[in-house]
Amino acid sequence: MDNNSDTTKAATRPSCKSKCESDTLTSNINLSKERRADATPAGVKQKVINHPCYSNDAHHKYARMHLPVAPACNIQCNYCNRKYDCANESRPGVVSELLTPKQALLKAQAVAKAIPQLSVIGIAGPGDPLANPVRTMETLALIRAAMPDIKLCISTNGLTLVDHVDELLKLGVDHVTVTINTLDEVIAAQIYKWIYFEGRRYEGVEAGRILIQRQMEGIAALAKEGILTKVNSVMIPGINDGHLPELSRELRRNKVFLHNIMPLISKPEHGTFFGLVGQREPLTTELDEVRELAGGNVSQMKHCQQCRADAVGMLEEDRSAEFSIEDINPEPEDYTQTMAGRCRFQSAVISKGVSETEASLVVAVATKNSEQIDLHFGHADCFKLYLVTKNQHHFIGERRITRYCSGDNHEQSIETNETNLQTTIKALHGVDLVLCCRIGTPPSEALAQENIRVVIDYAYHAIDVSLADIYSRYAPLAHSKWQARQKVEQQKVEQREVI
Ligand code: CLF
Ligand code: SF4
Repeated sequence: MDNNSDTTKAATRPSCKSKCESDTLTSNINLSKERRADATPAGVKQKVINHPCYSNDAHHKYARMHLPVAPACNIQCNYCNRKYDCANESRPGVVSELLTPKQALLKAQAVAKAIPQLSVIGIAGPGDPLANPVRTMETLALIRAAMPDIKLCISTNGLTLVDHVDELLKLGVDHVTVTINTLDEVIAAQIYKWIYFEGRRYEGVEAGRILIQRQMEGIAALAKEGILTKVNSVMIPGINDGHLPELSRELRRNKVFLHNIMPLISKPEHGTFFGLVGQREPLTTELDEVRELAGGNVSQMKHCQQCRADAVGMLEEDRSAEFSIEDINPEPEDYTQTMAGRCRFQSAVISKGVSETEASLVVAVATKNSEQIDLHFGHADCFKLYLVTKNQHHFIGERRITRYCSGDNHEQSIETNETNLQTTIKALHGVDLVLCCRIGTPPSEALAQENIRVVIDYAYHAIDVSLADIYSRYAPLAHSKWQARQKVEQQKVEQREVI
């Protein structure tokens, strides 16, 4: 009996919070709010800066990948033939190779290794991701745990979105696209043949009413949580074209970040209802005109490629054929090396090559509001990464983790603490300095073992000001790291020459 109770005591230990109890600032942190996605202007800018769909500039520099894990759909759009991919984001008539969540992770890691520009992984079909919640959430969770530097994105028709917002937030999904073609149930009845909701099939105006209501509840919930929302609308001449500017006004009221008005594709050979009844596609001039009118309300995306549910690469290219699942090594590789290599590549892109020719530091910042160094190491579930050189600094990306310290008054097991710490240290691979408000002894020692320095001197200071100052203090470290990297590169060249 005694032994048992000793074991119970030994298996738990105070959370990081109680070890840091001398720091009164800790108690002011509202952890439930902290978990919300950052919606400050700096936070929003950082969310779009390397997302090829959300930023016109980013699509020349960064790549996306779709994981086709979601076969089923819960509605029937008249521009979709269910033999093919979801036409809400894909061109109709395209068939993608369906993957299991585990296959999806293997493929994602192979693509991340081969395409250093990869910044975002999305689920966009072949059906609706949220009509397949188990497969979709399992895939997102696997990617989130194994690939901390990747942004997660989904595209949905919105019917069950509101039921999944909490889970998406927990998984760190920062970007959600909802296809909303109309807010008018009579128009909706001409676009959707049926919906399947809570065990019943609905048609006509009733189906439209339920779908629109659920879509609007979904985007309101996303806005509340600070998840960046893009709305796709398929422009269907004579049906919803005149209504789209009014829709965009409503989207603005609901804090939608971007509106992507896509032209209907209705080739008879695709076998869609609209294709078979001869519904015409919009002319380019008509599309431009509607985008112009809608653009007064919400920024318009004009570079969409209506890509496949298994699209891979830069938006203008599709390299999906290079990554068939049969050709992918079934043994998972060491992702930390892939991540560090991608970090260097993306640093070079963002600094226009300066990081390749000068000494630099990769700095991970524990921040809640993206403007100040305002988190304890153990309370961060995301570190923002910056490249710092002698004269400049740039935001280069993020590393998402499960926070080391639970931050509440519940005891957390030693195993959970240590697992979280190990995965955090692994996620910070390639980082030179960590800036945070405070840190306990175990994580500090674990970081030191990985040759990562921790700096708490800038606690609660502005990130920009701190980064402008820090290079002069750590220039010798930057030089020694740079020389070490040069040496490794030189050795690689020599090895290649020998071969
Ligand atoms: Fe994919 Fe969509 Fe995310 Fe982009 S695509 S889920 S937001 S990562 Fe982009 Fe492709 Fe257009 Fe989509 S170009 S179809 S808008
Ligand atoms: Fe097709 Fe997508 Fe519409 Fe479902 S939501 S019917 S998969 S276009």
